[in-house]
Parts: sequence; structure tokens; C-alpha cells
Amino acid sequence: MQKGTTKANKRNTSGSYDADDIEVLEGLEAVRKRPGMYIGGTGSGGLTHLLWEIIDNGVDEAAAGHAKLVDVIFHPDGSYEVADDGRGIPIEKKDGDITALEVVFTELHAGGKFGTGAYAASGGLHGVGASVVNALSTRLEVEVDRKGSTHKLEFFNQLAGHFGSGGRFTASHSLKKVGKVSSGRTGTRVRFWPDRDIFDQEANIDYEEVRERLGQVCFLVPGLKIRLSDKRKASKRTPEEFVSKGGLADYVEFLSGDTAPVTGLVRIEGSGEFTEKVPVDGKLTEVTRECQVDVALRWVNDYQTKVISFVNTIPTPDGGTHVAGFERSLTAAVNQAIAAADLRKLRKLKDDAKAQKEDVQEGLIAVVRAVFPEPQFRGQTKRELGTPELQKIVGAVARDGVKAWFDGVAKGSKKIHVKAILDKVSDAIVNRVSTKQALDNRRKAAQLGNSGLPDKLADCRLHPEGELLIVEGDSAAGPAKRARDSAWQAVLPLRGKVVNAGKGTKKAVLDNAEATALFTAIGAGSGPEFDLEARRYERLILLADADVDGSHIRCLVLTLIFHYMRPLLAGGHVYAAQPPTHAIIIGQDKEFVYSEAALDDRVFELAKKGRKYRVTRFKGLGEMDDDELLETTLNPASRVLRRITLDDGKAADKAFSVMMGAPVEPRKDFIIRNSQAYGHALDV
Ligand code: TTJ
Repeated sequence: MQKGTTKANKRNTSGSYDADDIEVLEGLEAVRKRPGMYIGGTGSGGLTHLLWEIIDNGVDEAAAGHAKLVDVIFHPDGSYEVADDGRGIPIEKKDGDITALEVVFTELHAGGKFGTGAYAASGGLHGVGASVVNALSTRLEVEVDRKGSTHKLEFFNQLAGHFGSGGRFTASHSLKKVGKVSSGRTGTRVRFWPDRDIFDQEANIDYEEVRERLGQVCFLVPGLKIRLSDKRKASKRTPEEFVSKGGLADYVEFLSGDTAPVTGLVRIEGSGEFTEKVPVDGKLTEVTRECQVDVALRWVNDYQTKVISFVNTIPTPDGGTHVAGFERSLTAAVNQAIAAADLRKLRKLKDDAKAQKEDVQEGLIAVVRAVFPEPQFRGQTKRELGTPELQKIVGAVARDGVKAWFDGVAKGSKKIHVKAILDKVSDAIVNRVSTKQALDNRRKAAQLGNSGLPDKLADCRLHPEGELLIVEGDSAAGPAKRARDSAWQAVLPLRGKVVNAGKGTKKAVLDNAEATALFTAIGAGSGPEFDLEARRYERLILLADADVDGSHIRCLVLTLIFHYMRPLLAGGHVYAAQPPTHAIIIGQDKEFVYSEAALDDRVFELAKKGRKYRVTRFKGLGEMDDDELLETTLNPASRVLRRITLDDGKAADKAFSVMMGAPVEPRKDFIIRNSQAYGHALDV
């Protein structure tokens, strides 16, 4: 079969075409060229969309109070049928020979006249799509029951006419009376055959999906009976009927399942109006929009929240202005009730004793629906209401309704239910506040920022190829942060006491802020769970002064690594920077020496040569300027590092265990003396 409509229509067809037909084909050709723009795609989703375009018309008629039944049939030949018992699409001539009915199926956007549409509160996305369905079908038939007769019109490749008994199609604008009905009987029946050249080979309409949506629609149009029949050959299904008397109340009941209710049902209904400017006959005109608001909710014994929303009969899974209005008012009204109740368990929380949205909505099941003409939707997939005025309108209705329920003046409001909710929400507040406090305390103890990394860590960008410079004290941290290459060098200053990991319990180690900061910066855990592969740095470099205190802190860090992150040592990832003890300035040149002995040697040499020089002594890393620090400890081309081995770790640990318990002064002494005995272990 050919895709071009015009050519296809020339075959197997009699009757004459007129200028109107050419116009119809040109208009609908836009839909055939870009089906995705009208139905989202050409897969199953698009095909399903076609069916909904038709169903929504019947549902809208029912929502307007004119139909009680919508009948949906899946036929064996791949066609779909929808019938309602509404007023019937108007069959009067509208435009010369052409009936209103033909226009509905041939003109894009017919039906939803802006500003004063016949479908005052139609879906908005739907209800105007009958012509889109015709555009994407090879064949379509419509029957309207009115004034004692069934009036029929058919379409073949978009053009109106009738199929004869031989299957031959005759183009025509006139309706055919094909049967008699009782005089008061009205209704519309549409059957269409999707154009399989437009849709993907494997596209199909999922019965279960349609079933689920139809079940939902029932709750939105209380009293509407929906029948669904699958007459396809492979199907063994018997026809099903859906009906809900209670509307949104039934919906909330249905959504609650077997979860124990905490409250009875809260029903809130109200209305409001707003004005907007819309084009009427090409002129911007201010129109007043009436807006109904319908809310049903209840709390159940659960932690989850279900807030389901609709505009007219369209689901808004991403919420929008109507839901925002509802949620804000609900939170505000609950907070008012909480404040008025002056609950004992909230007193000690003072200013924190306020419910947030999450506290209020714990275990909430709510359905929110707004009904008004021509809603605007937001987002790519139009899953969210955008009409701004709805926030205020729904908000006001919800505020009054929820307040009335808490005040016990609403129908069905019970004191014990109100008390149960005040209890439930205040528990949620207490829980949230105490959990947050515990978390904050732990964060504070470990000085963790929101990233989960220590606040004082100046991280690098490259992981895990970079290196972590562990710096003693603040005075060296500043220059180190400035002089480093932040792409691959991170700086972690150790400020407080580092726990002696050789002695303390594991808890004492984990309670130590400096140890925790080091564990979290390295990010590979600690103790038996330490995972070398997870480390965030390739190298750890201890940067401490070349004095007694520096030696002490190096020893403590090394002992910590030895006991809690040993694979780092075993894998050769730990280094000590070797800061120079002195700089010798000779004219324009600067030399660094790394011990008193080396200084003596060099000075002796220079004196012998008769060279003039000046010596600066570094009491600590903090006394170096940025360039000096860069050259001696940061720049790989010029710095001197010493790799620390597992044996070094062992020695440090042993040195520490020997002196534990000794008084302070002798202890320092011990470190200095032993730094000789243990070779470089304490001299790292
Ligand atoms: C329009 O205003 C006058 C009274 O009838 C109104 C109308 O069009 N009603 C109507 C349309 N009821 N049902 C439909 C309908 C049903 C199906 C299944 C498909 C289509 C395209 C329309």
C-alpha cells in the first residue's frame, strides 16, 4: 500500500472530490507526516494514544453529565470501537453540504473552540483529537443516534463517504440513515482501523494498560459505567465492567488496600474562579474560568505517601500548580492545628516543633483533582499542570477543608482521628529532628562536610591517581594549599591530637576526629574492612616538621596506618617528605640542606673557597615561603621523599609501645634517643 493519501484515494473509489476534500487531505497530511508531534510516536504508545483520543470524547460527555455508559471494544480485525450514550455528535449541516460530524473528523482542533468550547472542561490534551485518529487510520466509521435514527458516515483514507455492499467506497458528505432507534435514544459510536503503514510493525495496544486507565477514569466520573471487551481471536477474556459510585472517595479507598487506616476519609470540595486572556475570533478577550476542586484524603498506618492528581480526566503524574497549592495548605493547616494543640512532646523542640511536608505526608493517601477549561500543561510529556492560578484556588479550598476537619466541624471528622494525626505528625517531627541531630553530631565529631568528606580537606580533582599531603598544623597547611597543584595534590591538615592507635580501643580510634578525617579522606575504610582498591589517592605523603613534635606526629600517623590501613604500607603507598633544615643563600643561588651535619659540611666547603653566604634555619614547614615549599616538598622534580615500609611501621609501633605510660619529658627524650636506635623509623 502506498503512503500518499491522495493516490490511495484514487483507487477503489467512486464519487467526486471537491475543493473541500483537497483541503482536508492537506490538513491531515501534516499529521501523517509527523505523527510523533500529535500522538508522541509510532510505537505502542502512539497507537494507544489513538484509542484514548476517542475514549476521552465519550468520557468527557459523561463528565459533563450527558452519558452514563462508555463501551470499549478490541475487534479481531485490529480495529477499535468506542461508544457512548451521550447527546451524539451534532449532525446538522455546518458548512454548505458538510455536517458538523464530518468536521469533527477532518479538521484539526475542531471541537475545542478557544474560550468558549463546547467541551467546557475537556481533557485539554484530548477531546480535540478525533481528526488525528482519522488522519492515522485507513478506515473509520461513525454512527450517531438521534431523533429516532442511526446516522452513519464513513471515512476511507481520511475522506468522507460510504462503503457499498461490494466494498466499493463512494465519496460523499451526506449521512446515511442506517437504522431506527427509540425517539429519546442518543449516542455516538466510533470504530477505527489504524493505518499499519504509519505504525511500527510490533506496535500494539496493551489490554491491561487500557483496563487500568479505565478503572481510574471510573473514579473521576462517579456513576459512569465503563465496559471493556476483548474480541480478538486469541483472547479468552470475558467483558468487564467498571463503575464507581463514590468517585475520589472510592479511589482513596482503593489506593489504601489493606493498610490499616489511621483516619476516616476527608472529603474536600470547593470552587474558585480566575480570568485569563484568550483569542476569540482572533481578538484577545478576557474570559472568566470557573474552577472546581475535589480532594479526598486519609492517613493510613504506613510511612509512604501517595498523592495522585488529575486535571479534568487527565492524570498529572508530575503534579503541578494544583498539587503545590494542596500540599502547602495541608502543611500550613496541620501546623496550625499542632500549634493550637500545644503538644507536650514537641515543647522541648521549641522553634523546631514545626511540621515539614514530609512529616505531614507520612502515610498520606490523597487524590487531588481540579476541573476547569483549557488547562495548560508543562514539561516535555505534559505530565504536570502549569496554569498558575490553580495554586491559589486549590490552596484556598484545601486550607478551609483541612482546617474544618481539624476543628471537628467537617462532616465525618472525629476527635480521635484528629488526635491520631496530631500524634503521628508530631512523632514524625520528633523523629526527624532527633535523627538530624544525631547525624549532625556525628558529622561534627568527624568534621565532615555535606559532601561526606572532611571540611578541612582541600581535595584534588584526580582520583585515584593523585596524592594526599598530610600536613601537621595550620601554619604549613596554608602554604601547602597555595603551592600545590590542585589537579592531583590534596591537602589534609591535622589540627588536633592524633590518637595512639597502638594503645586505644577501636572505638577510641573512631571517636578521634583526626583519625576519622584521615579514614574518610582516603575513603577505603579502616581495620579488617580496609579496601586498598577503594583508596582515593595513589600516594600518602606525611609532611611534618623536622623537629621533635613533627617526629611525634609522624610516628602517630604511621602507627594509625600500621594498625588500621596496613595495606597502604605494604603496597608502598606511604611516603614522608624530607623538609630541609636550612637554606644557604650564595649570591643569587639558594641551596637546601637536610641536617645540621650537612650544613656544617657545606659551610666549611664554602668558607674554604672564600665564598660569601647566608644561612636561614627553618624551624618548621610554616616558615618556608610558597616557592620554597614547592621546591622542597611538592614539586616531584626537586623534592625529596622517603618511602615508608611496613618494617618502618612496625618499628614506630614498637617504639611507641615501649614508652607508653612514661612521664612527658622523659618520653620526648626517649623518642629522640630512639630515633637513632631505630634508624629512620622515627626519623621519617
Ligand atoms: C457536542 O455538543 C452538542 C451535544 O453533543 C456534544 C458532543 O459532541 N457529544 C459527544 C461526542 N458525545 N460523544 C462524543 C464522541 C464520542 C466518541 C466515542 C467519539 C467522539 C469523537 C465523540
